[in-house]
Amino acid sequence: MATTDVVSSMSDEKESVKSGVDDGTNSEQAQQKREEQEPPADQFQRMQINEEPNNQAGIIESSVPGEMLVKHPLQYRWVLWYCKQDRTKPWEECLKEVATFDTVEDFWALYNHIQLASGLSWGSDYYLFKEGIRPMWEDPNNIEGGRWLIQVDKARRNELLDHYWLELLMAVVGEQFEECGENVCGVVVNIRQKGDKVSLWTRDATKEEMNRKIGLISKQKLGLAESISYEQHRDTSHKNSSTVKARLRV
Ligand code: MGP
Repeated sequence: MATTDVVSSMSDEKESVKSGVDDGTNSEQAQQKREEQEPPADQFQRMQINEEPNNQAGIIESSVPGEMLVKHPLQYRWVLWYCKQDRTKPWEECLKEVATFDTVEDFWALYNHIQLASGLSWGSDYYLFKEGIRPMWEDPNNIEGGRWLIQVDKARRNELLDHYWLELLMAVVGEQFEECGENVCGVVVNIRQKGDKVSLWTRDATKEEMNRKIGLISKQKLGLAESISYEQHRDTSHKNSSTVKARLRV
């Protein structure tokens, strides 16, 4: 399907409110940072979207320009999940579905409504996965897959964490992986005292060329100079040391 760029003026429409998933940690700091980190226009332009508009409002009032009512559909519907570790409960029970969206506008509305990754408390995670894929190793779409893992340098957390997470979100939602996009399941950010992590999960760990390309595109989007490794979920879920064998490295 043909695609077009999102207009840069969309950045003016971004909401400044913050609620929903907000545990209050560092909220003010995070909000101030959000304002400082308003993505430049070119980030909006880089999101690829489908050309056919989806006017969910269904009404075009004469006083409002038609293009302002039009929502731009994404190729997939995405679900945002949140998890806060609680050692007294099974991991799965801590996982909560937050919201679903399938347009560029709803993506930004959600992103601007929730806490920044850097404002979450230790032990929290966000997961953004295609609708129909639960963000866990056991899901049939993940069971044969793996993840590109990016460890966030603790010393540069303020500068890197939110930037990496937003870049990864925009890359998956904006279909930046070309023909490999089908193999992408979702993205994750883990907020950890020992060091935050962001990762991109793919469906099939045996598709080396496809995974390598996804890794290279991710590296480029995040502006990484250092190498990153791909771990198979089967290894991660059965690990008995702090390291997991890298299946690929780019
Ligand atoms: P984690 O949140 O991926 O990493 O897994 P963390 O907290 O940095 O820990 P480390 O082991 O990488 O150092 C933490 C724990 O959450 C795992 O050991 C599992 O008990 C549980 N867990 C995490 N994930 C992603 C899954 C999953 O997909 N399925 C199940 N069953 N448990 C999971």
